[in-house]
Amino acid sequence: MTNSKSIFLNGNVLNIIQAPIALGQTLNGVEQGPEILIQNGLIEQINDLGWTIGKNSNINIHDLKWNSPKANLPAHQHGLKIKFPLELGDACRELSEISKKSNDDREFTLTLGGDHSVAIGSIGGALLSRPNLGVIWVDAHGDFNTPETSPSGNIHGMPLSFLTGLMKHYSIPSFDWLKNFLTPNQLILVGIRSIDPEEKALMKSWGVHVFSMTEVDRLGIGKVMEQTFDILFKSGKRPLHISYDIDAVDPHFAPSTGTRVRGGLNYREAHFIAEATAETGALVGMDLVEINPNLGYVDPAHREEKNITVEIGLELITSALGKKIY
Ligand SMILES: [Mn+2]
Repeated sequence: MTNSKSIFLNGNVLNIIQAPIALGQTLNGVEQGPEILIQNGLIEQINDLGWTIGKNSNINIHDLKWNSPKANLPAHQHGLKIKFPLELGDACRELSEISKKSNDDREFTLTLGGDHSVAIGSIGGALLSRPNLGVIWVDAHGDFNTPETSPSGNIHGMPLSFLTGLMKHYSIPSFDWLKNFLTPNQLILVGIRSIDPEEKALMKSWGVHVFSMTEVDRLGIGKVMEQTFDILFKSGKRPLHISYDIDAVDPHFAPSTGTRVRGGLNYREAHFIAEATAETGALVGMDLVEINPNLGYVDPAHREEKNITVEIGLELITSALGKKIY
């Protein structure tokens, strides 16, 4: 039995937060992520690794409909290009309270998306408990957009602007529960290959560390992760959270997701990121987001597309929780 109990946890208790939230983007199906991971054996696999499930929470999304009459009101009043800030602010606040409690209790926090907007809640809540949290953001995209730089207004392309405080000056009241923000020495992006032009300028001016696919090619994933931990642990070990967007993985290996970009992490690179992070003994939380079982080929002969995406999602979680080849 393998177990990578973190030095920042009190025991082997792991809390699951199911966050079937899809309003951060526009494609139906991503809300099925938590359910499909659990149906395919997530809890049994977590137990097999020596973890005990504590709370298994579900974020109430009954009011989170695309056609909600409440949608966008404050944003439109300010003329901002951002979709569903009220609904997502409320859902992420609820999520953040559960995440904060789990971190206060020094238990592992596993958040299942849903789209990547859920990380505002999971990490925003973790930061309330652990202000020095280090975050490894694994993604095809920069996720640093603001209402000014975003081509779409979809919040799933903006979570890092919320978490770094760049969104503060827009004064969106539904997100006023965010109190602690990431600084450039607390955040590493890995696997990036698609950044909007103005978003790129914003990322450079903020000073985020980015290991794009070019660095993965040049250095190899081993060196990328070594440098990641050198930066994050420069002043000593700190608790880590990994926010894993399944679209970081090449579409060949994880096709069922909403914003596919070719040239991504291969199967072993994707796993190595999770394994190496587990090996630090500092990991306290993880998000696994953007699995959309409705996407991929609809031809019944290609039904395995959905299956392989769910399978790699499960494998990335268990790798992060200490599963090793040898
Ligand atoms: Mn993302």
